[in-house]
Amino acid sequence: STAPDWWKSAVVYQVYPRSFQDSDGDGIGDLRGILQRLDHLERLGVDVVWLSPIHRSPQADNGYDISDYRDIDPTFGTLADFDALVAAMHERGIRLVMDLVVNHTSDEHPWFVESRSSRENPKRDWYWWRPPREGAHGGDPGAEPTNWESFFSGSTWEWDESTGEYYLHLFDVKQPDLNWENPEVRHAVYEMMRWWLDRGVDGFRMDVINLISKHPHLPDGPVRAGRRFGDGGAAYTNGPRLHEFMQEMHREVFDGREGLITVGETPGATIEEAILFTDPERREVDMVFHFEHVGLDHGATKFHPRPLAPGELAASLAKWQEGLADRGWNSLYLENHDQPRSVSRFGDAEAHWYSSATALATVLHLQRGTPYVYQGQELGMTNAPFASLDEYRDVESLNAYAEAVASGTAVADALDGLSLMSRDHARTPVQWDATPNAGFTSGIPWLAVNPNHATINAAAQVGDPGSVFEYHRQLIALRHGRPVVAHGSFVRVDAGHPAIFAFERVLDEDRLLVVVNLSSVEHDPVFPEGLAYRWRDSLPVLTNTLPDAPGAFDAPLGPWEARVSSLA
Ligand code: ISL
Repeated sequence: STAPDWWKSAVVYQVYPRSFQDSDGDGIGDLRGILQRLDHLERLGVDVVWLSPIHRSPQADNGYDISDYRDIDPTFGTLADFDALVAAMHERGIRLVMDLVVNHTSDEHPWFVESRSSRENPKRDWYWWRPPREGAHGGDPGAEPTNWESFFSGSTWEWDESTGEYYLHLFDVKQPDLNWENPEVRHAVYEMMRWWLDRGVDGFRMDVINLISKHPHLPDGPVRAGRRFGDGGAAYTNGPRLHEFMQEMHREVFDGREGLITVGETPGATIEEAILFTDPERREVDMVFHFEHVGLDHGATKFHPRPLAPGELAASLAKWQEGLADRGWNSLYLENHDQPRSVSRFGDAEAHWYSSATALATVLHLQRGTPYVYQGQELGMTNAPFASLDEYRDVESLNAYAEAVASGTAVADALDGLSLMSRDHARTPVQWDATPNAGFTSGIPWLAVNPNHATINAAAQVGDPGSVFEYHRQLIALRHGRPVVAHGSFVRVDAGHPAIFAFERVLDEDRLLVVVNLSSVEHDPVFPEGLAYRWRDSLPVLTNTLPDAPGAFDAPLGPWEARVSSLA
């Protein structure tokens, strides 16, 4: 479709190239591997593929630390491989979205190499350099310019002995933050973006884009009891010039180009912020990823999660549906490369694996917004059963573990945190088949394959009508075939119990009723009078009740049962 808002009826599939498909036996996925698996994506029916970063990178954060924005990392292939992949995808009608990581670069990027070379270097001001705190000695604990804690533990400041200043890194020490106050930085980024668009890419997913504008005074943040560092979030999240920068980017990069899709990653964004980003009249981005629902289970830290109460997830999702009903547009996601697997986190992977994976899929695909399926989610992949530290690879996990243990947490408790929340759960190789390395590689996978690939894998699911894959495929086809899914309004319906997420999608005369039991307990929905009557007579569109167990339409909902019907 060429309508300007074509992405409203599109489904995006996220590929994490490192873990998708290896073609050369080095144990790491690559571009030629993706090329080999396009049949899978076409069969699923997705419209867009978003690739996590494939640019040249030292891989300190698996590519979110870029040292050359205009080249492909040799681990993943070459620019020629990239061009071949874009062409092959376009031939199949699939668009390609690149990751845009411009809050920071790698410390090995030539811009930073120059910037750190001397205080007088013309690129000094391309990053955030600051002297030690007044009266303190650079490098001493507490001498950092602010008290901020890095997303990956420790201070956000690294002391540079040779030039006698600190540089800012909100993430890893190898990810120095670019200074967006400097117009040269911004224009270098815009030029790079135009270069990719000219090469044929169809849009960008913008990494932590709401962190690019910092309060220039860099104020300290509040410190929670017993913690060494403070939370600097207020100083760098949704900062004072953020929307000015986004509108400038739109003018400089997107104006006059058609058929693109842009999505900002915005941790900490509120509904009000999301509207500022996505109201089409403001000309910023098409949609953003907010984090409310993936933060619900965080406790004192993300590694101290708590179980959700029945209805909590649905309440959060519904709030965003209503919040962006009139202006703006939602991205819909339950998984990505930073989050645990949704069937393990929000579902019941032990007792109700199929039902909970498909119930969650129903909720994902049938809300108003653009759904994002993360690789393996369409197969119901689960968290990894890692039991020891040496099985993990992610810098966030390793740092969080080291810090927890250093501050007195028992080893077993620190490991428990990782076993629930590590980003590595999303990063185990895609389970293509039941062979020893799941069809991912002929070598040694960089992160262990989940042993449950013996039963959970694409070869077993594609073409099997009772599979998680085929269920996702049906949901995607429904969005494509029935305008109410993309364009209808969202109306929450009270079903009498918080564990049941029920909503109507309405477009002109077409009404879909979606009723999903998000719990492992049977529930009998109790609808308002008029609706109860119509529900009994509604026409089934889709259910995740296994084919050999059809129930009467108004029977109680089994654990994780989903019923989608037409209210004629
Ligand atoms: O997963 C997180 C740590 O708990 C998030 O805070 C995550 O770091 C945040 O969502 C930003 O993520 C993005 O930028 C990071 C990168 O590590 C993530 O993979 C990326 O999605 C830095 O580039």
